[in-house]
Amino acid sequence: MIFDHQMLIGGEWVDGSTGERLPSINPFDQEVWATIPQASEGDVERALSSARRAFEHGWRDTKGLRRAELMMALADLLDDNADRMARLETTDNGKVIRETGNQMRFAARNYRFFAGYADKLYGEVIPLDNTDLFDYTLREPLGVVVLVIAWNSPMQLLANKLAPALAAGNTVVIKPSEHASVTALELGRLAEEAGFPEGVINVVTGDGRVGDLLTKSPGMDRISLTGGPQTGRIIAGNASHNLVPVTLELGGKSPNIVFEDADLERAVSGAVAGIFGAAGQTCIAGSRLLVQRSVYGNVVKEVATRARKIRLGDPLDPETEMGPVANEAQYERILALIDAGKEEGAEVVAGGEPAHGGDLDKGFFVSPTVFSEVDNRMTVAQEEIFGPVLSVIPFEDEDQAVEIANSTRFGLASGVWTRDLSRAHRFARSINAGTVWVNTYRSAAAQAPFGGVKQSGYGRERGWHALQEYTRVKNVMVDLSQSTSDPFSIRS
Ligand code: TXE
Repeated sequence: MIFDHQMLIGGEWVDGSTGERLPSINPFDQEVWATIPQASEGDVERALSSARRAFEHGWRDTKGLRRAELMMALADLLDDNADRMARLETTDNGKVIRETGNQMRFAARNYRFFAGYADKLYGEVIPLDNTDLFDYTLREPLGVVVLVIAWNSPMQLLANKLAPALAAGNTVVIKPSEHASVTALELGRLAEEAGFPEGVINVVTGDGRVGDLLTKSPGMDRISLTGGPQTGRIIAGNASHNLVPVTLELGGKSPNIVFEDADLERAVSGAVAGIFGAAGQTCIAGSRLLVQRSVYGNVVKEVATRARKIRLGDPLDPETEMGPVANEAQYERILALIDAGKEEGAEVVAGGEPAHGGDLDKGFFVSPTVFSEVDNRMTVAQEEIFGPVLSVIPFEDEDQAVEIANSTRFGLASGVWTRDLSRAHRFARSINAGTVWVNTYRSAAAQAPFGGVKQSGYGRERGWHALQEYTRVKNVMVDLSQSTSDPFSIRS
């Protein structure tokens, strides 16, 4: 059975005016399981003007407490529907059910965290030199925000953006990835059920052309994207036309660094989880494993052994540890980059090919792959593969580890495994990345800010910092004196 989905525009569920539909392919069996509308320019404009109307005529002036109640209701519904939503997302993008279930609950936690801020967004009183002048700031919403998201973790990526945007009093138009739109549409239904007024949350679907129309339109006030670096460049260009701010959460080539003094058992588990969790399709994947020479051989051997034992299969089966990669383009690209690694002389110690046998023959499965003796200049150490491919690079000492870690055009995440406290903090300062994990990897919290440097993007999601992206500061200056001022001089 194929499900034909509609878009949510101004409180109505619509097919869109093109009549064109895109197939949603289940990466486990390559079957079309759903279709989504390809929005037209008219649909995009209608979504933006609905969001504008909802902002101007209600949402902007809705009490913070009310916004918080609605967000809490949405979080409850997301929790109640977590298993169903997880099944939908797993069917759409192939991510294993044991992870998508947790992601739904984590998304709910994020709505709750930001709901807590909705009635606490106050400004400050600023003491001036001239005590006749009373100065204060207001923290205000921006207006209509466009949220463009990727396919790898739609509900989690969306919560990072939607929760602070709503808490701050903005209205939104969401554009999920054409490869995995179903849960974003379902979230629209949950938001209706929670009681959000029509037009506050709009969801339009389609490919990059729809994202392009949305991000070029003069009808919006901010853009937030999670996607690839090339899309980031295009969207930053679009934002420049209308001079609107943009948050970019892009790719990474994150170093996970193991020192000889680390708890090696934990470090190996962290390395395996850091790259093979979500089949490597996360922006924070620890895709470069830097290992100190003295323990290099043992760590490579252990990581390769663990990689070979990973249980591949139906992502809907709770026993499955790694599912297929999300779509055909991903599959082809990952295999091409594995070939590049072999051609450039990296040594395959696990995987290195498509995974076959039984159910695996139907889907886009890649064997968990470990390359050893990788030079940091090789393609597999520099390109974001976005797949289950680990490059293990040796280093001699701390200085060399830092130099290799920072020799990348990306800067999203990093990890260090050591028992030396001073080294851990030195490393945290030296590394050029938005996140540093010490003796852990892929840990996340609603309170902790997240984002990149260099070509991993800019802006921060989660934590208090995210609210600053969705609000602006207005300054108010009041003359308390009774005197008439000199019109030709500035009062200060
Ligand atoms: O992402 P895209 P893709 C990386 C990863 C992956 C590569 C490509 O390396 O292999 O990017 O993935 C919309 N104007 N990441 O092609 O295209 C698109 O419709 C406006 C890292 O799937 O960037 C989708 O909704 N919008 C990343 C969203 O952008 C456009 C997660 C992201 O799609 C557009 C995903 C345009 N011109 C991929 N073109 C991460 N940071 O986690 C596309 N889009």
